[in-house]
Amino acid sequence: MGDYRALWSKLNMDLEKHDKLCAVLPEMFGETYLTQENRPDGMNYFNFVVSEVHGLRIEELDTHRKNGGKVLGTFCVFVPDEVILAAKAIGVGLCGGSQFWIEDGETIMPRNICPLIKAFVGAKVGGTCPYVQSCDMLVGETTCDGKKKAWEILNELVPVHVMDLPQMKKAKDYKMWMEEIKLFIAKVEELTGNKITLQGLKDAIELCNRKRNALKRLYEFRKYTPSPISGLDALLISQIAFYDDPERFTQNVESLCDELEERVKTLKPNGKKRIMITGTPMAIPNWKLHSIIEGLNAEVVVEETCTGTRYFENEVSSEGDTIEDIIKNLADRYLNINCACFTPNDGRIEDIIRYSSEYKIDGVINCNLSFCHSYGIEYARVEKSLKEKNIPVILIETDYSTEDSGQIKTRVEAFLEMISNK
Ligand code: BJ8
Repeated sequence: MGDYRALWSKLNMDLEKHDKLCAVLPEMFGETYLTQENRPDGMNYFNFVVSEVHGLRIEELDTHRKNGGKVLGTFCVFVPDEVILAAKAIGVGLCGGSQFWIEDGETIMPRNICPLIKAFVGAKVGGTCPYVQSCDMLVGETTCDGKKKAWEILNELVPVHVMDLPQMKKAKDYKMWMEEIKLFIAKVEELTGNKITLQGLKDAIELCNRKRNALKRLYEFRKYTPSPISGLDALLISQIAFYDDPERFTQNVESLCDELEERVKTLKPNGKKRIMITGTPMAIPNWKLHSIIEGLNAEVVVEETCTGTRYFENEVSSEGDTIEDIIKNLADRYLNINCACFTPNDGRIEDIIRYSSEYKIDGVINCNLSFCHSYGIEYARVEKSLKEKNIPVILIETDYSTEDSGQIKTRVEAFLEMISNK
């Protein structure tokens, strides 16, 4: 990475503390990623993006802002990217996946809160994330109690707009979500000074759908036995989707897929067990569970998470002659996401069962971030439904520290052995 200290300093970052983060990331990435064998050449682009994670992209955000553009930070896949793009703004996902930010988060949040929340609060409080520092506004949502209260804390440091997400999927909830999208449009127009037009929304839908389809194409290749790409690499691509330039990202995923198209012609069985991960999101650089699983005789072939299928499933329709039509299309697509913050959430169970057969799954690992009640409680239904189908499943509850890695490894090993003897 080049020298970006002047830029970071302009963003009011704590340079000394940030240096510590910059010192650990490359080593962690090298050990987890660069030691993998026979990676597709197309991963070089994504390696490069990681090597410049706090550099080049931040410079791009800075240039955009110097030219009068705005940057919005988001924390959930329910926030419609199309609205942000239609206002010629840039959206960046800010969910934190590093233990590094937990200490600062705990200075202001209770310890018994999901690490994802403590991490993004800690990143802002400590001034150690250049993405958070580049944002003109944050967009929160009312998905879980921890997040809802975190917005109040963050709002004291940076403007936060909160989208009120319904908790059910009745007809009235679709209407309510349409109203929320309208309020969001008004807020984004006010912030950017740009009017959101019908054509602007249609163009943004086209771009976001292309990005979704590129990821969908990538996941299709993971249905092959063996998968032509590791679960670790696929996870990295999903994580980068949240902050890279959407056009450039899509092109690079498509060229990687062209390469995978050739790879699948010469695949040889490797005898590895095929694992689905389901549960809470894995924000960058949370590679812990994938790394443990793929360090054993198994491959992760699908993630039913928001850093997996929930991010790209279902397109937004661009049919319609009015902005109202498009807002309805956005509400329809987004409310189709199956997050545990909804009750009931049958769609998620159906997705997990469907993916189990589509991806020829040998076993499911339900990963739950500590203190996430919604997903933690929903596990009972996930387990029951999978057991009824005779699909092995275990629950791993974990945070971002490495303290429990040995214990998780032992449990995954035993799980894989159980699958083999089945
Ligand atoms: S759509 S999964 S991105 S809310 S922060 S709920 S882990 S306690 S992130 Fe999420 Fe949107 Fe749902 Fe997806 Fe639990 Fe933690 Fe809350 Fe979390």
